[in-house]
Amino acid sequence: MASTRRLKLTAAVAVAGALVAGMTVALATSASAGTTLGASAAEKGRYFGTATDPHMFSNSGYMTVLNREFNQLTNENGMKWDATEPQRNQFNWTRGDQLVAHAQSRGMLVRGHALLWHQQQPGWAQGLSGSDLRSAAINHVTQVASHWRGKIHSWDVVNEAFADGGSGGRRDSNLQRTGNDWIEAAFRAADAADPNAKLCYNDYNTDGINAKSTGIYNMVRDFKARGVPIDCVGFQSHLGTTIAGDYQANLQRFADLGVDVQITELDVQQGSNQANIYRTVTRACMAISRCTGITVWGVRDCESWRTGANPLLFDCNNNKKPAYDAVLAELNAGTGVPPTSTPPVNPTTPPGGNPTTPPAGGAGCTATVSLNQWTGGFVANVRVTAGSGGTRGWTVAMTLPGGASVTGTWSATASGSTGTVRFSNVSYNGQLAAGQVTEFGFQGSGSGSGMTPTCTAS
Ligand code: 9MR
Repeated sequence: MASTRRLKLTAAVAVAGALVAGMTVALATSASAGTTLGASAAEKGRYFGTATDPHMFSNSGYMTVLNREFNQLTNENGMKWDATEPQRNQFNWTRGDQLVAHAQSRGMLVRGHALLWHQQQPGWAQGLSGSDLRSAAINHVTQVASHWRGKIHSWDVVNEAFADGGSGGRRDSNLQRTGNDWIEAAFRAADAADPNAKLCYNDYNTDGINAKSTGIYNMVRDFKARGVPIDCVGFQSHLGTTIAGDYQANLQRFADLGVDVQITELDVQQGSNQANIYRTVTRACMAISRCTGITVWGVRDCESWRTGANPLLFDCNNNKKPAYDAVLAELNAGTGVPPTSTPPVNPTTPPGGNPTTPPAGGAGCTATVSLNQWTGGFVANVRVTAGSGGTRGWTVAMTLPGGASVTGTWSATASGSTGTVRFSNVSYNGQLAAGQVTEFGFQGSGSGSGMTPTCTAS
């Protein structure tokens, strides 16, 4: 589940970006300067997207900007519960299908937004409670995620379930009243329905280390420890005229839990600080290898949900604002995501075709490990770098401290769980070109301190 999902989609970002930018996957981390947001982000192995709605697709000025600048789309309203299931068990896919078709026709990724949320529920669901609501909600997750299976890069499985203010706890809602486990039940249902989508928790007022973001952090840590299939956390980032000084540190602490982080609904109040805040957000994402993309919540100020705030990157005449220039400069200055193995991304249409000649192999590999530890457990992320001959396959041996054991592995197969554990490539990340990097990870109980990885290539 999670392991398969992670690698496939890392590659999906690179290739969708490559299609948009008209370059090969191998260029995804090159240092040239892109001239559009999407192309520039793709050069760094990331996406840059926007919220939109198919009713805008007939507006040619708007679409010129959307198609030129972005390589990821989120349906601003058309994939929500009220839009997709207006009557119980009667589904309407029209707006979502239109958005997916447009994205696919241009090689753009799609973020799915949002499977469960206390707002924008259809009237029939608002009238339910208890086990009836729970089963309707899980059925909704299953049906919607199944309908777009294989077409969604990341799903906001649950949106805005935590309370504002200092409690750090859950928001009261009809969904919350079905039992505290409703969020994990939703993630498990989404995982079963679309095992290749990244599954995200998404929220606002989490743009710094505060009680709300810490409550979410604790939930994610608990999910990772118990194997609940969560892959990513979305930070909406609807921002005013200031930004928290620990914005990047907050993203980093989530990434250190072993989930991707994404900026999902970025917009910033117009004012003298607007470009600077956009710059800060972009720089923070580029500094974190697990920050896989940024989405702005609309293209032009006049379509923004924040009427009068003019919080976006384009004015109503399709002109770039100073904030646009700030974002593009940061994307071009930023750090690329380490290249990963390049499995066929879309199983039916691998760009450039499948490789037919495996690399020579035999010249070794190296591995490094980074740890995120807490009392009683840890997550280890391991980077494997192929030597000068490339690899056909690789194995990383690590000796765990006494009392420690491996409880879960992604993007590799583990033999054993205590003592010296050998992690071998899975089918899609064994072949690496010279110098190419891939990552795998595992979760353990006990302490992971002092582990030294030894890499052997075949
Ligand atoms: O931008 C969306 C707006 O058009 C809708 O009327 C509104 C309904 O609640 O939802 C807006 O998008 C929200 C998103 O789905 C979740 N995070 C907050 C966004 C702004 O309210």
